[in-house]
Amino acid sequence: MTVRSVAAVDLGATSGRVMIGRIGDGRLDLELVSRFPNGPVEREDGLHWDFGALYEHVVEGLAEAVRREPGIESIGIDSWAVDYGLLNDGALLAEPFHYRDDRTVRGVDEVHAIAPFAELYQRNGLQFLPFNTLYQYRVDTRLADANTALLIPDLIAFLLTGTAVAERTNASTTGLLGVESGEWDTELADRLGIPSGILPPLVDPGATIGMLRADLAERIGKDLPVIAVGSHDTASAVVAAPLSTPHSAYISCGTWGLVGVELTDPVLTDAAREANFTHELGVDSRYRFLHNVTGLWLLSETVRAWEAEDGSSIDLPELLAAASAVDADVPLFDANDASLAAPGDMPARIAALLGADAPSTRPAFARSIVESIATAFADAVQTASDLSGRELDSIHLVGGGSLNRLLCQATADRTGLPVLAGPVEATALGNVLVQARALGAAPSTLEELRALVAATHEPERFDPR
Ligand code: LFR
Repeated sequence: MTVRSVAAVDLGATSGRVMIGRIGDGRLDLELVSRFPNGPVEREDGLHWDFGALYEHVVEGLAEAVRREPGIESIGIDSWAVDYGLLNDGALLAEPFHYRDDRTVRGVDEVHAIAPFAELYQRNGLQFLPFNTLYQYRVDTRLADANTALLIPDLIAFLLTGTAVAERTNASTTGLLGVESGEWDTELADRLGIPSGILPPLVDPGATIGMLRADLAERIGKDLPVIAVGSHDTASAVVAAPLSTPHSAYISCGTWGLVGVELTDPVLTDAAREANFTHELGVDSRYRFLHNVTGLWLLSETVRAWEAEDGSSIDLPELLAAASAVDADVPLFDANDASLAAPGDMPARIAALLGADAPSTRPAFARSIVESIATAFADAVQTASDLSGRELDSIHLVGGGSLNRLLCQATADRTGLPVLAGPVEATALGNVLVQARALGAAPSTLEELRALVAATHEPERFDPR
């Protein structure tokens, strides 16, 4: 067997990256080609993504990847979920909105007046998040001018190939996909006044979306197929979470902490709805039965505010080391409090929740944040176990949060379960694995793919104290 290579584009809410993934001969590894910042940008009509800049970074990164590794055989793209671009005859109508824009509040009210949340849950299985795509569509006046709506990874794939599709794992975050059928719920779309004609044909991870358009093949330096991966970043992360038994929970931790278990059948109970547990579709028709906990967003927004105050940058590892050294008990707040969702002065909003207890030093404040996130993780792990009837004996914590040792240890302590931390780049690895499998360069079952991850990326273990 020889080593084969693919390019993975992985776009997160705070940064994006292009990587080369190499697989074969017992090897599975990543080479970072480029990393670029991402985040909300304030425009006249609200919060957007700077999609034009992102797309340029993607194309440049792919060209550099091919320069470094001419043997690359395909491209896969994943990103955060729910956000979209509208197209009319192939032209993007406007810059995509950011899911933290607050225009969706009205959409929630209007949608629930037509289809109450309990009905939606039976149909789409999704937890309530105010930014789920259907609420965004409902208040998007530009919808009338569009003939196609594409989620971010599908939009990039379209610009690269000219083929418009909806990859299923990400489509499941729109609220318009039937939780059991895995097909568009056009009846629901019609009732909500969302033209079902804008919903593109669905494809599964592993399908070839198309070949690069000629001009892009020239710019990138090679004619390559774009292969659908678990294009929802969390779906890709769960592929590469090295779960070895059904008794393992996962936490995919970056901006968000996605906490749950993988199921083969949905749990559409009242209790699951009331606990706000979601059924997002995973690769190979699994369900990602999970809850969104606000993750490192709380820390990164806090650090951003302190940096603005200081006019200089803060060394995060240093801050976390100081936070670890705090030995007094710190006060806790609800990491999921709705007041923490928007960008802006995070320390003030957290301090408002903590009241008179708010720590006065930065290390203690950071410790409060980390412990509060870990507490919310522990609640969600317990709820996942109760609702699914699964006894849990370990937690795989993957993504950027796996580098935060304080968070890993606090999660172990507060759940009473061992935390197996890593891989940090689970999302990109999941992206690479699904492409490689489609190319015949990786084993065929999820279990075998995870075994390969476990063998090549040994997790670090944190036992509860
Ligand atoms: C994580 C993530 C979550 C989704 C949130 C918003 O990056 O994709 O799964 O709920 O971002 O899209």
